[in-house]
Amino acid sequence: MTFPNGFLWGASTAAHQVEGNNVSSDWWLREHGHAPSPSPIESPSGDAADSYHRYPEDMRMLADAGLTSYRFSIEWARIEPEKGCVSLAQLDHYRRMVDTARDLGLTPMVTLHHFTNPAWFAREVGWHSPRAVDLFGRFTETALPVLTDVELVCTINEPNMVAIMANSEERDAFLSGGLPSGHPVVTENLIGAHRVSSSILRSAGKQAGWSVATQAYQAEPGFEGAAAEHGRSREDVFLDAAAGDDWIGIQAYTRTKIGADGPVPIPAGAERTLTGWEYYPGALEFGIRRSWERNGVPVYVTENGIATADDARRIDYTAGALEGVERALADGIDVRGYLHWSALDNYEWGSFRPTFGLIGWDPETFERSPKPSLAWLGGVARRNALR
Ligand code: IFM
Repeated sequence: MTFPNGFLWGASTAAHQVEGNNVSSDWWLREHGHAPSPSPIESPSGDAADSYHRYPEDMRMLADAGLTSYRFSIEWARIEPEKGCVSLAQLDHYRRMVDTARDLGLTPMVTLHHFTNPAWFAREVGWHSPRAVDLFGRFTETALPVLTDVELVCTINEPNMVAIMANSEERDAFLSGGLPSGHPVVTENLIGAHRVSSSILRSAGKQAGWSVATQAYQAEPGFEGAAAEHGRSREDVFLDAAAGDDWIGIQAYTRTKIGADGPVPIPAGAERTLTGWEYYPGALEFGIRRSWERNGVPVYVTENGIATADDARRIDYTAGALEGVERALADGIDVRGYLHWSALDNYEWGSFRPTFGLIGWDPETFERSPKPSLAWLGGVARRNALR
């Protein structure tokens, strides 16, 4: 089958994971021991992939391969490094990124918040405070000059993971493998911030949505109720909050089976990726269907991929995931694009070891090396068909 006309084919990144030297963010502080971290930090982000300076080359590689879209985030901590102090030069920087994408024929999808906060925000406010809602609204207004002629704006990336990470009472559960539930107050504030931000964006003529990390919570026979309960605060509340949005971003990597004691350990013989997750391309179809059933909102796949050193396996995984997208489309689900995670190998929140990229780079020279998977996905994009 061919994908619908105008289907977007792209790749995604997040500022902190590729830019380097995001020194005014809470994550930078955490990496350097100035703030508590929910999990051990193996290495700091440092220069990351230096995409702050090399973004034209990165985008050109995507466009030359045949992709038609690039999703990237703008960094609140650079734009507003101290409360109320807005950097016009940083706004200009991100504006140039949008222009570069457009000049290369890539439809930009811009994320306003991808995990990192300005250090002042984390210190003085944080997502536990209802003041976060207005401050995020104000940041959305500040960012509008970057977004002229950007249609697709993602307010908050994986708000469910933000709420989960905030649930420090259950931090031990997180460290031992299971994801804690979403913190209820943080969840409420994130939903509030998304609503305020979306309404500002819509008034400015944008299509607003947010992207949710789906975990394919699958019930072992007889544990359907437990699986539904498990998914509620970790996923469903965020999918439900998207009802009425212009679109939703679905992000999927693996699955979690739920049995008598909650998450079931991955079986000993199952293939695992470099993040330790089960290799499970079916996660994407599962996430798309779950979202569609709950909110009926058009879907963009805003992240999907695999941490592996074996690029052939990346192609297998992605082909498997796209077969699921084909089935979803055949059933009438309105899927409008597939943006792979990630354009580049990047900083995986504490370590550079899990390599998700279509493009690798030399840690000393930053020289880029496109992987065969980039040409492969570009071929899919040019055909607008998997095969
Ligand atoms: O790298 C992350 C990204 O920042 C958010 N979604 C999941 C990716 C892989 O863990």
